[in-house]
Amino acid sequence: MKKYSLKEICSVFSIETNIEPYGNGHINDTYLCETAPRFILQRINSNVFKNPGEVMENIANVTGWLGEKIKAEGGDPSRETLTLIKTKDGKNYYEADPENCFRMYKFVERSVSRDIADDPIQLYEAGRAFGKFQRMLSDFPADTLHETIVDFHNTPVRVKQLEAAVESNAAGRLASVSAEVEFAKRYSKYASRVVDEMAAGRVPLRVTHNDTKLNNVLFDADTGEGMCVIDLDTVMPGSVLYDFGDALRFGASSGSEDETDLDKIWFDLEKFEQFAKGFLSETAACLTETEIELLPLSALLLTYECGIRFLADHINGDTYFKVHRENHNLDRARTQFKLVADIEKKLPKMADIIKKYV
Ligand code: ADP
Ligand code: GN1
Ligand code: MG
Repeated sequence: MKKYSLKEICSVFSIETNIEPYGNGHINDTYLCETAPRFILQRINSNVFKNPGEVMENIANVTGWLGEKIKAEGGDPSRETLTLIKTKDGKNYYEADPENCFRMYKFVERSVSRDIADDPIQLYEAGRAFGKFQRMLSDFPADTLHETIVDFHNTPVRVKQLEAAVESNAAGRLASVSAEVEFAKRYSKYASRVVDEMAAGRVPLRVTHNDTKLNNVLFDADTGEGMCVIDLDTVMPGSVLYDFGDALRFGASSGSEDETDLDKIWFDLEKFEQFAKGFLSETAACLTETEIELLPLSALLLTYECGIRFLADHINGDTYFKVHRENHNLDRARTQFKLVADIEKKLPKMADIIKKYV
Protein backbone atom coordinates (compact mmCIF):
# COMPACT_ATOMS: atom_id res chain seq x y z
CA MET A 1 0.00 0.00 0.00
CA LYS A 2 1.23 3.45 -0.89
CA LYS A 3 1.63 5.50 2.32
CA TYR A 4 -0.28 8.72 2.80
CA SER A 5 -0.11 11.27 5.56
CA LEU A 6 -3.35 10.75 7.45
CA LYS A 7 -3.13 14.37 8.57
CA GLU A 8 -3.27 15.42 4.92
CA ILE A 9 -6.18 13.07 4.28
CA CYS A 10 -8.06 14.69 7.21
CA SER A 11 -7.49 18.14 5.75
CA VAL A 12 -9.32 17.02 2.58
CA PHE A 13 -12.38 16.79 4.89
CA SER A 14 -11.52 20.22 6.42
CA ILE A 15 -10.39 18.59 9.66
CA GLU A 16 -7.04 19.51 11.18
CA THR A 17 -5.90 16.97 13.74
CA ASN A 18 -3.64 14.15 14.81
CA ILE A 19 -5.26 10.74 14.66
CA GLU A 20 -4.95 7.30 16.27
CA PRO A 21 -5.94 3.78 15.12
CA TYR A 22 -9.33 2.82 16.59
CA GLY A 23 -11.69 -0.18 17.00
CA ASN A 24 -11.46 -3.92 16.38
CA GLY A 25 -12.85 -4.38 12.87
CA HIS A 26 -11.38 -7.12 10.66
CA ILE A 27 -11.71 -5.24 7.38
CA ASN A 28 -11.21 -1.46 7.18
CA ASP A 29 -8.51 0.73 8.72
CA THR A 30 -10.29 2.88 11.30
CA TYR A 31 -8.88 6.01 12.99
CA LEU A 32 -10.21 8.40 15.61
CA CYS A 33 -9.77 12.14 15.03
CA GLU A 34 -9.27 13.71 18.46
CA THR A 35 -10.95 17.00 17.59
CA ALA A 36 -13.94 18.57 19.33
CA PRO A 37 -16.32 17.18 18.14
CA ARG A 38 -14.57 13.94 17.22
CA PHE A 39 -14.64 12.11 13.87
CA ILE A 40 -13.93 8.64 12.52
CA LEU A 41 -11.68 8.33 9.46
CA GLN A 42 -11.70 5.04 7.56
CA ARG A 43 -9.63 3.69 4.74
CA ILE A 44 -11.91 1.36 2.79
CA ASN A 45 -10.34 -2.07 2.27
CA SER A 46 -9.87 -2.15 -1.51
CA ASN A 47 -8.94 -5.85 -1.50
CA VAL A 48 -12.42 -6.63 -0.10
CA PHE A 49 -14.45 -3.85 -1.73
CA LYS A 50 -13.47 -3.67 -5.38
CA ASN A 51 -15.70 -0.68 -6.09
CA PRO A 52 -15.53 1.86 -3.24
CA GLY A 53 -17.66 4.35 -5.23
CA GLU A 54 -20.57 1.88 -5.21
CA VAL A 55 -20.08 1.16 -1.49
CA MET A 56 -20.23 4.87 -0.73
CA GLU A 57 -23.28 5.47 -2.94
CA ASN A 58 -25.12 2.73 -1.00
CA ILE A 59 -24.07 4.22 2.34
CA ALA A 60 -25.08 7.76 1.39
CA ASN A 61 -28.50 6.58 0.20
CA VAL A 62 -29.13 4.25 3.15
CA THR A 63 -28.07 6.76 5.84
CA GLY A 64 -30.13 9.48 4.12
CA TRP A 65 -33.17 7.18 4.12
CA LEU A 66 -32.66 6.10 7.74
CA GLY A 67 -32.18 9.73 8.80
CA GLU A 68 -35.64 10.64 7.44
CA LYS A 69 -37.30 7.62 9.08
CA ILE A 70 -35.59 8.29 12.43
CA LYS A 71 -36.72 11.93 12.31
CA ALA A 72 -40.28 10.88 11.48
CA GLU A 73 -40.30 8.57 14.52
CA GLY A 74 -39.06 11.38 16.78
CA GLY A 75 -35.45 10.15 17.04
CA ASP A 76 -32.09 11.90 16.62
CA PRO A 77 -30.48 10.99 13.27
CA SER A 78 -27.09 12.30 14.36
CA ARG A 79 -26.91 9.57 17.05
CA GLU A 80 -29.07 6.82 15.59
CA THR A 81 -27.43 6.50 12.19
CA LEU A 82 -24.05 7.32 10.68
CA THR A 83 -23.42 10.84 9.35
CA LEU A 84 -20.98 11.18 6.46
CA ILE A 85 -18.70 14.23 6.36
CA LYS A 86 -18.12 15.58 2.87
CA THR A 87 -14.77 16.49 1.38
CA LYS A 88 -13.92 20.15 0.63
CA ASP A 89 -15.19 19.61 -2.90
CA GLY A 90 -18.51 18.14 -1.78
CA LYS A 91 -17.82 14.42 -2.30
CA ASN A 92 -18.81 11.55 0.01
CA TYR A 93 -15.29 10.12 0.04
CA TYR A 94 -11.78 10.91 -1.07
CA GLU A 95 -9.95 8.75 -3.58
CA ALA A 96 -6.22 9.34 -3.12
CA ASP A 97 -5.77 6.53 -5.67
CA PRO A 98 -7.94 3.51 -6.54
CA GLU A 99 -6.44 1.50 -3.65
CA ASN A 100 -6.67 4.28 -1.10
CA CYS A 101 -10.19 5.58 -0.61
CA PHE A 102 -11.07 7.36 2.62
CA ARG A 103 -14.33 8.41 4.26
CA MET A 104 -15.14 10.41 7.35
CA TYR A 105 -18.05 9.99 9.78
CA LYS A 106 -19.20 11.93 12.81
CA PHE A 107 -18.01 10.04 15.87
CA VAL A 108 -21.09 8.94 17.80
CA GLU A 109 -20.36 10.42 21.23
CA ARG A 110 -21.51 8.85 24.52
CA SER A 111 -21.73 5.46 22.85
CA VAL A 112 -20.25 2.06 23.72
CA SER A 113 -18.98 -0.59 21.28
CA ARG A 114 -18.82 -4.17 22.62
CA ASP A 115 -16.79 -7.16 21.45
CA ILE A 116 -18.54 -9.40 23.94
CA ALA A 117 -21.77 -9.05 25.93
CA ASP A 118 -21.38 -9.08 29.70
CA ASP A 119 -25.15 -9.04 30.30
CA PRO A 120 -27.77 -10.85 28.14
CA ILE A 121 -29.89 -7.66 28.12
CA GLN A 122 -27.28 -6.25 25.72
CA LEU A 123 -28.36 -8.94 23.27
CA TYR A 124 -31.98 -7.81 23.60
CA GLU A 125 -30.84 -4.26 22.81
CA ALA A 126 -28.71 -5.37 19.85
CA GLY A 127 -31.62 -7.46 18.53
CA ARG A 128 -33.95 -4.50 18.75
CA ALA A 129 -31.44 -2.23 16.97
CA PHE A 130 -30.83 -4.67 14.09
CA GLY A 131 -34.57 -5.45 13.91
CA LYS A 132 -35.40 -1.75 13.71
CA PHE A 133 -32.76 -1.30 11.01
CA GLN A 134 -34.44 -4.08 9.03
CA ARG A 135 -37.91 -2.60 9.55
CA MET A 136 -36.86 0.93 8.56
CA LEU A 137 -35.32 -0.36 5.32
CA SER A 138 -38.27 -2.65 4.49
CA ASP A 139 -39.59 -0.16 1.89
CA PHE A 140 -36.18 1.08 0.68
CA PRO A 141 -35.93 0.69 -3.13
CA ALA A 142 -33.72 -2.41 -3.17
CA ASP A 143 -33.02 -2.20 -6.91
CA THR A 144 -31.02 1.01 -6.34
CA LEU A 145 -28.49 -0.82 -4.14
CA HIS A 146 -25.20 -2.10 -5.54
CA GLU A 147 -24.15 -5.64 -4.63
CA THR A 148 -20.87 -4.66 -2.95
CA ILE A 149 -19.63 -8.25 -2.52
CA VAL A 150 -21.19 -10.77 -4.88
CA ASP A 151 -22.42 -14.02 -3.23
CA PHE A 152 -21.43 -12.66 0.19
CA HIS A 153 -23.74 -15.03 2.10
CA ASN A 154 -24.13 -17.70 -0.56
CA THR A 155 -22.98 -20.57 1.65
CA PRO A 156 -22.59 -23.18 -1.17
CA VAL A 157 -20.28 -20.71 -2.95
CA ARG A 158 -18.32 -20.33 0.32
CA VAL A 159 -18.00 -24.15 0.44
CA LYS A 160 -16.59 -24.07 -3.11
CA GLN A 161 -14.12 -21.35 -2.07
CA LEU A 162 -12.91 -23.55 0.78
CA GLU A 163 -12.56 -26.48 -1.64
CA ALA A 164 -10.48 -24.27 -3.95
CA ALA A 165 -8.27 -23.21 -1.02
CA VAL A 166 -7.76 -26.87 -0.05
CA GLU A 167 -6.99 -27.74 -3.67
CA SER A 168 -4.28 -25.08 -4.05
CA ASN A 169 -2.89 -25.23 -0.48
CA ALA A 170 -1.21 -21.88 -1.20
CA ALA A 171 0.47 -21.42 2.20
CA GLY A 172 1.36 -25.09 2.68
CA ARG A 173 -0.81 -25.34 5.84
CA LEU A 174 -3.20 -28.07 4.75
CA ALA A 175 -1.62 -30.99 6.60
CA SER A 176 -2.11 -29.22 9.94
CA VAL A 177 -5.83 -28.54 9.44
CA SER A 178 -7.18 -31.91 8.31
CA ALA A 179 -9.55 -32.20 11.32
CA GLU A 180 -11.09 -28.80 10.52
CA VAL A 181 -11.40 -29.58 6.80
CA GLU A 182 -13.11 -32.86 7.73
CA PHE A 183 -15.54 -31.00 10.02
CA ALA A 184 -16.35 -28.53 7.25
CA LYS A 185 -17.13 -31.40 4.86
CA ARG A 186 -19.36 -33.17 7.37
CA TYR A 187 -21.50 -30.09 8.01
CA SER A 188 -21.76 -28.98 4.37
CA LYS A 189 -25.09 -30.85 4.27
CA TYR A 190 -26.69 -27.68 5.74
CA ALA A 191 -25.05 -25.25 3.31
CA SER A 192 -27.74 -24.86 0.64
CA ARG A 193 -30.83 -24.66 2.86
CA VAL A 194 -31.40 -20.89 2.77
CA VAL A 195 -30.40 -20.35 -0.88
CA ASP A 196 -32.73 -23.21 -1.88
CA GLU A 197 -35.64 -21.65 0.03
CA MET A 198 -34.86 -18.29 -1.60
CA ALA A 199 -34.83 -19.88 -5.04
CA ALA A 200 -38.19 -21.50 -4.24
CA GLY A 201 -39.61 -18.09 -3.28
CA ARG A 202 -40.37 -19.02 0.32
CA VAL A 203 -37.66 -16.75 1.71
CA PRO A 204 -37.95 -13.24 0.18
CA LEU A 205 -35.12 -10.93 -0.79
CA ARG A 206 -35.00 -7.96 1.62
CA VAL A 207 -32.61 -5.10 2.26
CA THR A 208 -30.29 -6.50 4.93
CA HIS A 209 -27.14 -5.43 6.79
CA ASN A 210 -25.25 -8.69 6.30
CA ASP A 211 -22.60 -8.08 9.00
CA THR A 212 -24.57 -7.95 12.25
CA LYS A 213 -21.71 -8.43 14.70
CA LEU A 214 -22.29 -7.09 18.19
CA ASN A 215 -19.52 -4.52 17.65
CA ASN A 216 -21.41 -3.18 14.63
CA VAL A 217 -24.07 -1.66 16.87
CA LEU A 218 -23.28 1.25 19.18
CA PHE A 219 -25.04 1.32 22.56
CA ASP A 220 -26.13 4.53 24.26
CA ALA A 221 -23.65 4.98 27.13
CA ASP A 222 -26.31 6.62 29.33
CA THR A 223 -29.33 4.36 28.80
CA GLY A 224 -27.73 1.12 27.51
CA GLU A 225 -30.06 1.11 24.50
CA GLY A 226 -28.92 -0.36 21.19
CA MET A 227 -28.76 2.92 19.33
CA CYS A 228 -26.80 3.10 16.07
CA VAL A 229 -26.15 0.36 13.51
CA ILE A 230 -22.76 0.95 11.87
CA ASP A 231 -20.44 -0.78 9.36
CA LEU A 232 -22.80 -0.33 6.41
CA ASP A 233 -20.43 -1.54 3.64
CA THR A 234 -22.37 -4.75 3.08
CA VAL A 235 -25.93 -3.39 3.14
CA MET A 236 -27.38 -5.23 0.14
CA PRO A 237 -30.42 -7.25 -0.87
CA GLY A 238 -30.25 -10.47 1.16
CA SER A 239 -32.23 -12.59 3.59
CA VAL A 240 -33.35 -11.65 7.08
CA LEU A 241 -31.86 -15.01 8.05
CA TYR A 242 -28.39 -13.66 7.29
CA ASP A 243 -28.81 -10.82 9.78
CA PHE A 244 -30.42 -12.98 12.46
CA GLY A 245 -27.96 -15.86 12.15
CA ASP A 246 -24.80 -13.78 11.88
CA ALA A 247 -25.69 -11.72 14.96
CA LEU A 248 -26.09 -14.89 17.04
CA ARG A 249 -22.91 -16.46 15.74
CA PHE A 250 -21.00 -13.66 17.41
CA GLY A 251 -23.31 -12.30 20.10
CA ALA A 252 -24.64 -15.55 21.60
CA SER A 253 -21.23 -17.14 21.97
CA SER A 254 -20.05 -17.58 25.55
CA GLY A 255 -16.61 -16.27 24.57
CA SER A 256 -14.58 -14.29 22.07
CA GLU A 257 -14.45 -15.12 18.40
CA ASP A 258 -10.73 -15.90 18.70
CA GLU A 259 -10.71 -17.68 22.11
CA THR A 260 -8.06 -20.42 22.12
CA ASP A 261 -9.49 -22.38 25.08
CA LEU A 262 -12.42 -24.16 23.42
CA ASP A 263 -13.77 -25.28 26.81
CA LYS A 264 -14.83 -21.66 27.21
CA ILE A 265 -16.90 -21.69 24.02
CA TRP A 266 -20.55 -22.72 23.84
CA PHE A 267 -23.80 -21.33 22.43
CA ASP A 268 -25.58 -19.42 25.19
CA LEU A 269 -29.36 -19.98 24.99
CA GLU A 270 -30.12 -17.07 27.27
CA LYS A 271 -28.28 -14.69 24.94
CA PHE A 272 -30.08 -16.34 22.01
CA GLU A 273 -33.46 -15.76 23.67
CA GLN A 274 -32.72 -12.10 24.43
CA PHE A 275 -31.57 -11.36 20.88
CA ALA A 276 -34.59 -13.18 19.39
CA LYS A 277 -36.95 -11.27 21.69
CA GLY A 278 -35.48 -7.88 20.68
CA PHE A 279 -35.21 -8.68 16.95
CA LEU A 280 -38.70 -10.15 16.69
CA SER A 281 -40.26 -7.24 18.59
CA GLU A 282 -39.46 -5.18 15.48
CA THR A 283 -39.79 -7.74 12.68
CA ALA A 284 -42.11 -10.64 13.61
CA ALA A 285 -45.17 -9.06 11.97
CA CYS A 286 -43.65 -9.14 8.48
CA LEU A 287 -41.76 -12.46 8.47
CA THR A 288 -42.98 -15.41 6.38
CA GLU A 289 -43.66 -18.83 7.87
CA THR A 290 -40.51 -20.28 6.30
CA GLU A 291 -38.35 -17.42 7.59
CA ILE A 292 -39.63 -18.02 11.12
CA GLU A 293 -39.09 -21.77 10.80
CA LEU A 294 -35.49 -21.23 9.68
CA LEU A 295 -34.45 -18.71 12.38
CA PRO A 296 -32.76 -21.34 14.61
CA LEU A 297 -31.00 -23.02 11.69
CA SER A 298 -29.76 -19.62 10.43
CA ALA A 299 -27.54 -19.37 13.53
CA LEU A 300 -25.93 -22.71 12.68
CA LEU A 301 -25.61 -21.85 9.00
CA LEU A 302 -24.06 -18.39 9.40
CA THR A 303 -21.66 -19.69 12.06
CA TYR A 304 -20.66 -22.54 9.76
CA GLU A 305 -20.20 -20.12 6.86
CA CYS A 306 -17.99 -17.78 8.86
CA GLY A 307 -16.00 -20.76 10.15
CA ILE A 308 -15.24 -22.00 6.65
CA ARG A 309 -14.33 -18.44 5.54
CA PHE A 310 -11.79 -18.20 8.40
CA LEU A 311 -10.48 -21.68 7.59
CA ALA A 312 -10.13 -20.93 3.87
CA ASP A 313 -8.32 -17.69 4.69
CA HIS A 314 -5.93 -19.54 7.02
CA ILE A 315 -5.20 -22.09 4.28
CA ASN A 316 -4.73 -19.28 1.72
CA GLY A 317 -2.17 -17.56 3.97
CA ASP A 318 -4.36 -14.86 5.65
CA THR A 319 -5.12 -12.68 2.66
CA TYR A 320 -8.62 -11.43 3.64
CA PHE A 321 -9.24 -10.94 7.39
CA LYS A 322 -6.80 -8.90 9.48
CA VAL A 323 -4.74 -11.18 11.71
CA HIS A 324 -2.74 -10.19 14.80
CA ARG A 325 -0.97 -13.44 15.67
CA GLU A 326 0.06 -16.79 14.20
CA ASN A 327 -2.91 -19.11 13.48
CA HIS A 328 -5.37 -16.32 14.25
CA ASN A 329 -7.80 -17.33 11.50
CA LEU A 330 -7.47 -20.98 12.50
CA ASP A 331 -8.33 -20.12 16.11
CA ARG A 332 -11.36 -18.21 14.84
CA ALA A 333 -12.44 -21.15 12.65
CA ARG A 334 -12.18 -23.50 15.65
CA THR A 335 -14.48 -21.39 17.85
CA GLN A 336 -17.01 -21.24 15.02
CA PHE A 337 -16.96 -25.02 14.55
CA LYS A 338 -17.30 -25.61 18.30
CA LEU A 339 -20.39 -23.36 18.21
CA VAL A 340 -21.82 -25.14 15.15
CA ALA A 341 -21.72 -28.52 16.91
CA ASP A 342 -23.33 -27.01 20.02
CA ILE A 343 -26.04 -25.15 18.08
CA GLU A 344 -26.94 -28.39 16.26
CA LYS A 345 -27.75 -30.00 19.62
CA LYS A 346 -29.74 -26.99 20.80
CA LEU A 347 -31.93 -26.49 17.67
CA PRO A 348 -35.13 -27.95 19.24
CA LYS A 349 -34.80 -25.68 22.30
CA MET A 350 -34.15 -22.70 20.03
CA ALA A 351 -37.34 -23.47 18.07
CA ASP A 352 -39.34 -23.48 21.34
CA ILE A 353 -37.87 -20.09 22.26
CA ILE A 354 -38.78 -18.60 18.87
CA LYS A 355 -42.42 -19.74 19.34
CA LYS A 356 -42.66 -17.53 22.44
CA TYR A 357 -41.95 -14.35 20.44
CA VAL A 358 -43.86 -14.74 17.16
P1 ADP B 1 -14.78 -2.77 10.08
O1 ADP B 1 -15.49 -2.91 8.77
O2 ADP B 1 -13.32 -2.89 9.94
O3 ADP B 1 -15.36 -3.69 11.11
P2 ADP B 1 -16.27 -0.62 11.40
O4 ADP B 1 -16.98 0.38 10.52
O5 ADP B 1 -17.10 -1.64 12.05
O6 ADP B 1 -15.05 -1.26 10.57
O7 ADP B 1 -15.49 0.24 12.50
C1 ADP B 1 -14.63 -0.40 13.45
C2 ADP B 1 -15.00 0.04 14.86
O8 ADP B 1 -14.86 1.47 15.00
C3 ADP B 1 -16.45 -0.24 15.26
O9 ADP B 1 -16.63 -1.56 15.75
C4 ADP B 1 -16.71 0.82 16.32
O10 ADP B 1 -16.21 0.41 17.57
C5 ADP B 1 -15.87 2.00 15.85
N1 ADP B 1 -16.67 2.99 15.07
C6 ADP B 1 -16.84 3.01 13.72
N2 ADP B 1 -17.57 4.07 13.33
C7 ADP B 1 -17.88 4.76 14.45
C8 ADP B 1 -18.61 6.00 14.71
N3 ADP B 1 -19.14 6.71 13.72
N4 ADP B 1 -18.71 6.42 16.01
C9 ADP B 1 -18.15 5.70 17.03
N5 ADP B 1 -17.45 4.55 16.84
C10 ADP B 1 -17.31 4.08 15.57
C1 GN1 C 1 -15.80 -9.03 9.08
O1 GN1 C 1 -15.86 -5.86 9.19
P1 GN1 C 1 -16.17 -6.70 10.38
O2 GN1 C 1 -15.03 -6.97 11.26
O3 GN1 C 1 -17.40 -6.14 11.09
C2 GN1 C 1 -16.49 -9.57 7.84
C3 GN1 C 1 -17.75 -10.34 8.25
C4 GN1 C 1 -17.37 -11.48 9.19
C5 GN1 C 1 -16.62 -10.90 10.38
C6 GN1 C 1 -16.11 -11.99 11.28
C7 GN1 C 1 -16.93 -7.41 4.78
O4 GN1 C 1 -16.66 -8.11 9.75
O5 GN1 C 1 -18.37 -10.89 7.10
O6 GN1 C 1 -18.53 -12.15 9.61
O7 GN1 C 1 -15.49 -10.10 9.95
N1 GN1 C 1 -16.83 -8.49 6.93
C8 GN1 C 1 -16.58 -8.59 5.61
O8 GN1 C 1 -15.77 -11.44 12.51
O9 GN1 C 1 -16.10 -9.59 5.10
MG1 MG D 1 -17.22 -3.75 11.98
